[in-house]
Amino acid sequence: MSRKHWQRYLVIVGLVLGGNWISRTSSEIAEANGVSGWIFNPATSHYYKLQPDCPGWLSCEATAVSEGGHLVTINDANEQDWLVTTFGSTDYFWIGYTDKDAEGSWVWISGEPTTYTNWASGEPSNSGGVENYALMNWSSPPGLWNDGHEAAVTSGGIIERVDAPFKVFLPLIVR
Ligand SMILES: [Ca+2]
Ligand SMILES: [Ca+2]
Repeated sequence: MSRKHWQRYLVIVGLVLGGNWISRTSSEIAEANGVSGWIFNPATSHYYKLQPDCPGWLSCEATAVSEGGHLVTINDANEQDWLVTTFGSTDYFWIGYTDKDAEGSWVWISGEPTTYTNWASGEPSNSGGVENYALMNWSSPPGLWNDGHEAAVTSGGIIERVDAPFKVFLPLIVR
């Protein structure tokens, strides 16, 4: 093949590979990159993952940071509904809302401003003066929040990442 033919060949291969890459879902790409468990939410363009078996909110958040994110920040009702649809409405899950640093001043651990809350009736109650960490799915309708103590029994925490949990390699453009 001449140089020109090779160039055409490489362009076609690049287009085929690139098209194949783009057509795959983000979850599939994550699986292919060995970082399974992440689920892409098209509405926020963020990635979410359930971290099971964390003994308390602080350890769950530490794990979230080691995974490149934080416990989830719920910015609006749409994101709340998506979490319920994706992770279920029956188990308690830690979310990234806390007033551990100043009683009654609830903040997202990600640093994002509060734009939405979804407390169950009578919550946050700060029962016993020790409830500084929010969990979801406390009561119906699904998703409602309760403040629990640090080691409250949950089914884990939901981690949110702003950027992809894998590197994206763009296909080579051959000139
Ligand atoms: Ca969010
Ligand atoms: Ca409470």
